[in-house]
Amino acid sequence: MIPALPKCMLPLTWDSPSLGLAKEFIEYAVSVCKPDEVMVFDGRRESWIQSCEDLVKSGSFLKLNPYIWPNCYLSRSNPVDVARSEDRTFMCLKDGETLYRKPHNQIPPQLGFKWGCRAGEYDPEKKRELSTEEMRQCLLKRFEGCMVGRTMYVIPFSMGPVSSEFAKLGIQITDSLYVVANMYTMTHTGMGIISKIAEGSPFVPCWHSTGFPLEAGEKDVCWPCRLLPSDRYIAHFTQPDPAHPRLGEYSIMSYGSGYGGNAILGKKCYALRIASNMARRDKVKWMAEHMLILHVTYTPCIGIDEVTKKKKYGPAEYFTVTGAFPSACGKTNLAMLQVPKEFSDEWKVSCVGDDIAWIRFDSKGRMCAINPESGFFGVAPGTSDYTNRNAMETLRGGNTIFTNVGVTVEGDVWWDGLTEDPPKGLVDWRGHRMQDDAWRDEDKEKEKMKKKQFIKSAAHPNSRYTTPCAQCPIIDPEWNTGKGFPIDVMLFGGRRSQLMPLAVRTRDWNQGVLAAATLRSEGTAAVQDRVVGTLSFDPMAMRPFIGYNVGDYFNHWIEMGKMASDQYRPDIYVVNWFRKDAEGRFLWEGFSENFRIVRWACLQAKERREGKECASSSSCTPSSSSSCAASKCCGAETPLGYAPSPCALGLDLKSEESKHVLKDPSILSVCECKCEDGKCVVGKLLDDGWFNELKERKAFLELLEEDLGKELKKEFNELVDRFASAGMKAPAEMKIEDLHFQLE
Ligand code: SAT
Ligand code: MN
Repeated sequence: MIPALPKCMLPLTWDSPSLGLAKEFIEYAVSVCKPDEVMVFDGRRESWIQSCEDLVKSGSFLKLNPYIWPNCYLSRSNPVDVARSEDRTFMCLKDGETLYRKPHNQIPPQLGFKWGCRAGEYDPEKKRELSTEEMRQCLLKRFEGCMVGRTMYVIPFSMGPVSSEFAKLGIQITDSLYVVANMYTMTHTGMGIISKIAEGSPFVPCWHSTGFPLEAGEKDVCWPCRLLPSDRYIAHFTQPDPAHPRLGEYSIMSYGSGYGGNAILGKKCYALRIASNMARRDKVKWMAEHMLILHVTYTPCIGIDEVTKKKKYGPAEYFTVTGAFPSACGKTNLAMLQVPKEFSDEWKVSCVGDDIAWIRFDSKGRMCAINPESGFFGVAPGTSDYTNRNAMETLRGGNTIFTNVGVTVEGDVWWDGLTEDPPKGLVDWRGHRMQDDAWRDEDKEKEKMKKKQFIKSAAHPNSRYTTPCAQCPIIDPEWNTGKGFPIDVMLFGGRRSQLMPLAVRTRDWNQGVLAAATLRSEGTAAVQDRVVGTLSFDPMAMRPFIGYNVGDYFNHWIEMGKMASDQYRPDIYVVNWFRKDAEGRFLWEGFSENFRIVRWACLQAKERREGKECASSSSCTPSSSSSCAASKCCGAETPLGYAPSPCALGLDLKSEESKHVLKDPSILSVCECKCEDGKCVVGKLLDDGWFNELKERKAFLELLEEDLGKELKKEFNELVDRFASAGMKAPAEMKIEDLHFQLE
């Protein structure tokens, strides 16, 4: 039987026909989970505040000092539940479909897939992975009675503004009020969504439980979850539930974790995994990508007014840049980029989104992006007024939930990098009071080490803030209108301390797709149990989020490129902000200096729009840095694509400021690249590491077997040829013959 209706939130009754199919899902979920009561979250701000205050009362939230942090809360997770559990993430595809041809346990370990998502749980008795329907039964078994003694919250939500053509609806049921509070900020919630569903709009049923039912009289814990990682499941289904076929093809069932992308199901589960599957299945093809969206306005200075002696500006031009980077690689910082002073006269940027882009064609054949989310779920450590003032201002706007950061006895928050020295009276993310000045030492060297340790233990490295996009001081005025932003430039980047150059522009779409498909990155704390620093493939920064066969996903990219109009097809760049020297120091200043790459890319997009060809190695005048138009020096051609010359980035290698930004110009290219007589000249191949890199990329592409399309095979072989022409030693050892698959 359906329990009594919610106390405060739902103005509907269970018999109301206006619930449409929502009713079928809620009744189904109630019958399985057996909650004591059901509440519907109506998406009002008052209900959010009420939820947070209830969490304070139950001891799960700590209210921060309202004079510093109005309407802000601190939450501490169980230390075993601190990041996405990728190795417990399952894409349960339609019968007969697979993510990879090989089962998960046969994928070569050097590709770094230990952490990737898999199709089904491995059953040692059956000696195979469970099928989709077996997985559903396994999940239903877990959900059976999982909310006994608890409240089930029902959250109707939309990814994308409800009125936009991009919008996709969902209903999440959860037993975590923390998740309710986060979903309010991260998605568009509200009763209007129930009305749309009642009118017949499809929605995705999203099941979430922390897996911690309460027996009569049992005291709750602050952060319920399953303690054993193997007891967690983040499962995605792309075929109808045979027991409830009317609920549609898609559903999500997440059990056992309350953290981030494991539990806030609108985000990675829906807006990436499920949405990417929808995107290639829908009649009108589209894409769901792990990308930030940055809007750029360029108002070129065209001279000085004779009379007023003031600068005159030409008409404004607009660009949209997207950036795909793995989790915790600086997407939020780039999305809220601060333009360096020397360019801020002519250039402005605004933020559209920091994590996910949904991309559709407009009538002109342009790829247009929206941000389907409405909040930022950002990594706290490293965020400061120096590295990202816009993010700090967003947080200072209030209405923010911090998870697993440090807190002071005054109710202020703290994390690694926020200020130079840790404050006094600090309590770490587990709730332990830290001893003031415990890091001080007479021996300065010792003090440095101790301070580092101390600082790192205040907040968890994957501690997060959940904060509304609308509070970002540089949020684009149209970010939430549902209007798509036509993309000019797509950046792809990983965290690579070695080898990968700072930036290259690939020559065309297919070459760019290959480069993005073979992206590799060093692990970060965003993934549970992941060894930080180890290299793994992360195609399009989507490896944990691709919602169908990976070869088909690459082919979808190739097809989307064909559908774009020639004039507007975005340029694809590969970037790497993370090169280090032998001592582990970064060779590129990063943060706002990344704007130099954005500017270089926008100026090249401008030339393309104007129908001008960009010469492969054109004149370069190192003497004048900022007056040197990037368009005049789009850089040297390397096997990977065009690399920028220093002057294209507004850098003059003789100046001290430039040396601060770019500590070693060799990171600009895979080849030695010199300026001679005002020309960029490509010298010899710099690093034998490229030989191994290509070998690894080959192994990754071969993993896809027959699913790898002919375009990417061709692109890979051409890449090998270009490296060979650039002087790579022993190209025969690449077994390139094997790779020249039978091309028709
Ligand atoms: O936990 S989330 O997946 O939402 C954040 C991230 O890893 O990008
Ligand atoms: Mn992300």
